[in-house]
Amino acid sequence: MNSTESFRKALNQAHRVTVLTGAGVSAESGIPTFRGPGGLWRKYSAPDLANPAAWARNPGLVWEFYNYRRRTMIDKQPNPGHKALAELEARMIAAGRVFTLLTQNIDDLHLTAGSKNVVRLHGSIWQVRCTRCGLVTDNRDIPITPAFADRDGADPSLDDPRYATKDLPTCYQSNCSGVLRPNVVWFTEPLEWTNMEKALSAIRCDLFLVVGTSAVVYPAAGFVPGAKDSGAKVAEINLEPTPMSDICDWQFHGPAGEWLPKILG
Ligand code: BJW
Ligand code: ZN
Repeated sequence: MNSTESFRKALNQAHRVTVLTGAGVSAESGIPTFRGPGGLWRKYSAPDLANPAAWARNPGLVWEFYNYRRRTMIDKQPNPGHKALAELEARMIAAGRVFTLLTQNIDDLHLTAGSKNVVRLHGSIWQVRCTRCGLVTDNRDIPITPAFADRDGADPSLDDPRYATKDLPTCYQSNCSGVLRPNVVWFTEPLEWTNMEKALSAIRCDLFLVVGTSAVVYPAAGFVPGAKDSGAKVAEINLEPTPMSDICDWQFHGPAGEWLPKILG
């Protein structure tokens, strides 16, 4: 039996299936991965700006970065990989089985594809959160604030601008003027506890599929050995090996948009 066949057999027998996705699953939709080529904005790499220290230094610069990424993501559509996962979930639910999709992605493309039981571990780029009262609101405005209207093509050699608080997006509650931030999880920040609880429950499954993640960012990366330790069979789809490859029962090397329809369909 080849590895695709043995994987499909395990999938058909599994009562609980959990999938962990990363930026690679959206790469074929045209969204650059976090650490791969195209992840650079002006002179900054994504990790330079996806952290609270960058926000404390210059919130306007961080917002410009997310404004740019929102502009690049707004017209992107789910690819055959997202769709295959949504179709698997629908089939499993109809058969009374349990399916959970843990995603590190902030692009919401799994939801657009029709996936239902999605845990957005690192939040959503399409939500904003008030830094004063905590109110979370859906928001697809581009630019996020009028002050950024002409800044997308800013010359990288220019000094970083400093925005006054009045130029940053502010809270929608009438009695609160707190600055809004992207509702995403930055380095050193804890994941939402309810999401951690759902994830820790979901890794107790029969089959755990890891797709398009470099598997270096915790706690998400730790879910892979966590699933294995709880007795799950583990499969990985990635263009290249990751630090988790050695503990996987199956490795499918290549694009997620090709492998997922092939092994799940
Ligand atoms: C394809 C493909 C195709 C390409 N098909 N594949 C334990 C040990 C060490 C450190 C820590 C630890 N616990 C916590 C930490 C600190 C830190 C961390 O993990 N650091 C590591 C980098 C070392 N973690 C945190 O800070 C977390 N908070 C936390 O734990 O709080 C408590 C605490 C703090 C400090 C110490 C201890 C405890 C929070 C993590 C939040 C991550 N946030 C980001 C930004 C979100 C917003 C934004 O996007 O701007 O989330 S970082 C970034 O990485 C983003 C991603 O979701 C995440 C994962 O990246 P992903 O998805 O794997 O993307 P890439 O680009 O890395 O990889 C793409 C992969 O796809 C590659 O493998 C390609 O080959 C592949 N691929 N095309 C298939 N077509
Ligand atoms: Zn507020």
